[in-house]
Amino acid sequence: MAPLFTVRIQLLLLQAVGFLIGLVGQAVRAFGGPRFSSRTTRPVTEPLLLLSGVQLAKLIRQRKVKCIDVVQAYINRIKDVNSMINGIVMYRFEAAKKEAHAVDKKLAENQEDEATLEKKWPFLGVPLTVKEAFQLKGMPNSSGLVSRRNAISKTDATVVALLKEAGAIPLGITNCSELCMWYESSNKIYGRSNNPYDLQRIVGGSSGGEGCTLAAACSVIGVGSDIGGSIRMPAFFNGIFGHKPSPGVVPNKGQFPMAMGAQEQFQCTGPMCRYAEDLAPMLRVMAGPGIKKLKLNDKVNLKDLKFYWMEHDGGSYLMSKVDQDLILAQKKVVAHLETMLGVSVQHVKLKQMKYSFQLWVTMMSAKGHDGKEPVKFVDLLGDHGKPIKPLWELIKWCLGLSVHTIPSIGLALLEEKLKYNYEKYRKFKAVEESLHKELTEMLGDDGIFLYPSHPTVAPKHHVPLTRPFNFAYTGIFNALGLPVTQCPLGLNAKGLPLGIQVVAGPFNDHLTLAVAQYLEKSFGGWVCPGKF
Ligand SMILES: *[C@@H]1O[C@H](CO)[C@@H](O)[C@H](O)[C@H]1NC(C)=O
Ligand SMILES: CC(=O)N[C@H]1CO[C@H](CO)[C@@H](O)[C@@H]1O
Repeated sequence: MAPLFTVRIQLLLLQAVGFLIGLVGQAVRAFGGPRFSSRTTRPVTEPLLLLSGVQLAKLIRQRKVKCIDVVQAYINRIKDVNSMINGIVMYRFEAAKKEAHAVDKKLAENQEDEATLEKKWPFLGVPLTVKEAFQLKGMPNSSGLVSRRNAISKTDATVVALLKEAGAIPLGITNCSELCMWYESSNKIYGRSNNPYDLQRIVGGSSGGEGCTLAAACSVIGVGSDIGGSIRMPAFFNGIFGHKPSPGVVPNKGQFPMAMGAQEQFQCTGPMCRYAEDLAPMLRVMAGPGIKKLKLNDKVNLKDLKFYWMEHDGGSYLMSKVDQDLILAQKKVVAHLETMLGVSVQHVKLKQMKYSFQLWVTMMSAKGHDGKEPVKFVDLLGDHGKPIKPLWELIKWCLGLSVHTIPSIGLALLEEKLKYNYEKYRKFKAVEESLHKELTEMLGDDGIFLYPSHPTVAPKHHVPLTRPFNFAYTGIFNALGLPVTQCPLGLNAKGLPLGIQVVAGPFNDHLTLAVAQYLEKSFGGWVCPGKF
């Protein structure tokens, strides 16, 4: 147990260091940083902004609404509030308007019936935003790495190309954390994104710009990616829907950084949106041929499903306690399912969940089936030229001279220590296998597991440094390879989004998506910020 013990001490030390840096960050925020005259973004007044992607596409197809009016409404909204949230970091308004006019022209000339149009272009004319880490022609995909800021994509990532083919119109690209490895979206190219429900709070990461952009009604559908919660955490903190699909369904091609080694199985590209009814159609488009692995055409009868719930991970020393607000919200869901659907929701205690963080790290540092090692983080930061020297970067950072963010430097410093090398930590591989077996047997092809999306609601900026391991609430399901939909559950007394993870067995994404629609109907789904 000796090595494990030292790792434990090191992890606690890391938390202590993070705590100090977090305190300094708080102090800096108290005296400096941007100030806004309001706490939240302004509420939406334009009704076109309050329709789902699916509804917008329908109205456009029926020629009841002009595509240019929809795109213009979104551009106006972005111009109105994006400076507060800094969600979209590069616009393509002129190109988008041209594409919108082209859609209107096409529809004026096209005589095909509605059903044919829907089949050909399910998202015809629908505004879209894309996480910066993905290639979108004419835009950078630097992942916030300063050395890559000027490289412009000449092609589209596969999912972006598929959504464009389906008729969607990209408005711009959205912020993320440096190299997509942290749950506060901030970097040295684009600065920091702010939560529309409270601008002093985080948007989550790494698809955080996407989360706050959708929540602030600056976009209606978006593309994110998730290797440890990067879709679900921002969806949770910003009160929207985010789906991490079963692994190997949606192509990851065309994003930076690309996962290597075993990480390839954990990186999942997926849809983020404000309205649950957009999830399945987006997934159909984004998956391409991979959709055959899922059963999205199966009719789901919620009454026939088996439901399970667990209110926290069982007490890991690394993670925060789950907020009472979140436990209460989960209990309301349980009670609602029991009374309205007449199902019984079984409380479970999966003992090994408390090793979530250790399992995630073990799995992330494993070799791939092809024997390839994951790329080292110091190499990624050094952009494959020279690996960065983490200690030197830390000194530079203290002097305000580093081009990297403090979470990246911290991760680089700890990389070797955290590497739960396979031999030494075989134990965790066994734990993972046993937990995987327990959960997949429990869920089968008709089970749903309800689990917190995160231990706390959106914290203030910098606070994640003091709680670096909380992401394991989402990361565990990457390690286990299960599909998960994060569903919003209204706001707490401070006006901050609540939510829950809805998990199913492998390739049963259709179940979590059906539950997401049900929860939206029952609990109201997305709530417009600024109304509170
Ligand atoms: C954009 O992503 C592609 C595909 O992963 C990658 O080859 C390229 O280097 C990335 N561009 C930049 C500027 O990072
Ligand atoms: C707040 C902030 O730093 N915003 C920046 C986002 O990125 C754009 C494009 O690089 C900059 O112009 C903004 O200043």
